[in-house]
Amino acid sequence: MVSLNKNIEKTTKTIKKYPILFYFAISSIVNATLLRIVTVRNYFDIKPLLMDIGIVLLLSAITFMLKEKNRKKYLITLTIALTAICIINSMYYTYYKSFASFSMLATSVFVVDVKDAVMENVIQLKDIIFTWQIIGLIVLLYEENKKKYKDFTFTKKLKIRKILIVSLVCCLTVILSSSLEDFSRLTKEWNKKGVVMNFGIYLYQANDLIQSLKPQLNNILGHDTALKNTREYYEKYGYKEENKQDNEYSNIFEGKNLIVIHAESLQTIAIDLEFNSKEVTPNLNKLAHEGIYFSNFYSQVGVGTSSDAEFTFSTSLLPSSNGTVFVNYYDREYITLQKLLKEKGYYVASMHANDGEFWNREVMHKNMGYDKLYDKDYYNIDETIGLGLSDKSFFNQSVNLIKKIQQEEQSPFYINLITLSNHTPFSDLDNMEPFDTSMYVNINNRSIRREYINNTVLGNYFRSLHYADSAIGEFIEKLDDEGLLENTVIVIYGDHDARIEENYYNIYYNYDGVYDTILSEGDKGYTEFNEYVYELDRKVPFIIWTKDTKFSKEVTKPTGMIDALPTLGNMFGIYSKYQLGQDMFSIGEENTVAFVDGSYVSEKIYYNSSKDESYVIKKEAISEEYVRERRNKVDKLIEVSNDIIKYDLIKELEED
Ligand code: GP9
Ligand code: MN
Repeated sequence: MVSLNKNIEKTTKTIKKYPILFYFAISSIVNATLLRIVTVRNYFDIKPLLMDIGIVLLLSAITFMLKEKNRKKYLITLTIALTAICIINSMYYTYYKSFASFSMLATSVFVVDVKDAVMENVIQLKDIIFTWQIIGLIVLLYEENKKKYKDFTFTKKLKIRKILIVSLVCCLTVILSSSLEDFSRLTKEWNKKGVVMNFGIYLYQANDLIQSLKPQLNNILGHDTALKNTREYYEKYGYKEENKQDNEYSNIFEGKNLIVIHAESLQTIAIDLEFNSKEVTPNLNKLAHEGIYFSNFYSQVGVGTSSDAEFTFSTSLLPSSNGTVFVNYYDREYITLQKLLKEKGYYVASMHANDGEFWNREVMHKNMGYDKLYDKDYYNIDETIGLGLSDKSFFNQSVNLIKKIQQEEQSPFYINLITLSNHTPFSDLDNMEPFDTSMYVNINNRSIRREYINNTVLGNYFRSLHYADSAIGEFIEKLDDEGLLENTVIVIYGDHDARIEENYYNIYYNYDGVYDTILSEGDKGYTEFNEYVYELDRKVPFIIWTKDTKFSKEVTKPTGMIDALPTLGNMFGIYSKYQLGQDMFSIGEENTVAFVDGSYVSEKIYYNSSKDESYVIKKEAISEEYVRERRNKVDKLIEVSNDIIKYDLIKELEED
């Protein structure tokens, strides 16, 4: 008891002696824990906490090595830097469900550009909470100024040794309890969530800094191995024309025009969905039922969202796991749908009524092989919704541009149209007709109206989608009026999910209108809803439609954006030697759709790579072998795709 009291006394004395140092250490650990709670919901894990403590103590020990006059400045700078790391990552996570990277500083510019989204969706109370660390520091400095805590002279050697030992013990405990896979994640940085969940935010960020600053020499060394591995991969698994087996869709569209609609934030969940007997997307439903509809199709985007969808659609490569291809790797060589159709004599253009600079499109579209990008400057901004020109006006004006192209070029054309109105946060609804997402229930023979999801983000999303759908409907009609549907194939894909938070979906699935309550697990009528149902719901539609042929075909196998080029290629009579996806009509055995973080979906499971956990879709037993086999395949695919992008390998492979 006496010794405990003595210890407490000693500690209190030390704290009083170095208040700013103690404050820095404790507040930084608290903030790092808070960050894990608000992002990856990692409440009780001891490993990342120990690593945070280890790193913060190491940084604290450095204070003792500095000259006396610099110690305070060092601790103030560090406190501000660590608070900033927490705030930035908390904001970044809301939008990208991943953590910020130094290599992506250029990409963050686009987060700032999507002003509405940032203001309404990204900066939240949870991000501001971290500033308590700075406020506390200011108070402490003020008190110190009033000469309450003057002593900033440390007894050097002894303190450093003690602190370093504790720091080392913490770090070693984490290191020794981590698997090889955990370390591989740390160096590869595909799965940023997994790294933070294992090693905490500070080690993640320090490691990220090192990875981003890796010397050029390392790049050169990495290049040779990457080239060798990629060459071997293509020899073994690559697309070979001589092995190609034709199917009923081969070459059916040869020479036809192609119009692709890149539909912003369109999710499959809306297809065939009705509220009070009114369809959310009547036009898309019609196109899906008449055409070929891939109803289990996933967008495989990384942090480059819209631009990643464009990239994967056009190249059949996965987006980069580090940075964004359009922004960071725009100068590499890629074989694209655009270039392949151009070789066949097509005129190839993209249309998007936003700034051409957004996502670096004006540069990257040229590199992808587009003859021209019709950006904002080619449109009369006569009606705006959300980020810019309304979809209805955009499509309306685009028909005139397409008509002009047809007359001037006298060749088949491939036009890519990127929509804008249905962009998060779905709050600029004035120019959109109302769409009622309420619910009517019968109680004692009286029909009672419940708000349900009406006026929530999800309700607004469906209203916004209803508008986007109506714009597409009008577009198809106008194309028809102008004779532009003759000999033309329409392809529509959702570029990525709408990034709507899970709790809204839970209301959507589990609202009980009679009792005006949300059902919980175990309640009668409860629909299973968890993070995996949410992940699976992020799927987007992929539709191929022509006016003259009614296919009325639905493909339910899991497929992804990486399969778009091989599938359309088979239909238009083209292919890329470097395509990593498959023709969706020739998938024999079951398919595995890879995501950039190493997660994947197959017919049977959704595999979460951060947690190394599988969610069984078909309720049947799954062997470890099944999971591992696919995980290795997915890892290899990600590695090859990343290496091609990073080291510009297509240029060299072409010389082989
Ligand atoms: C901007 C649009 C939106 O021009 O394509 O990009 P996103 O925020 O969806 O990546
Ligand atoms: Mn988008």
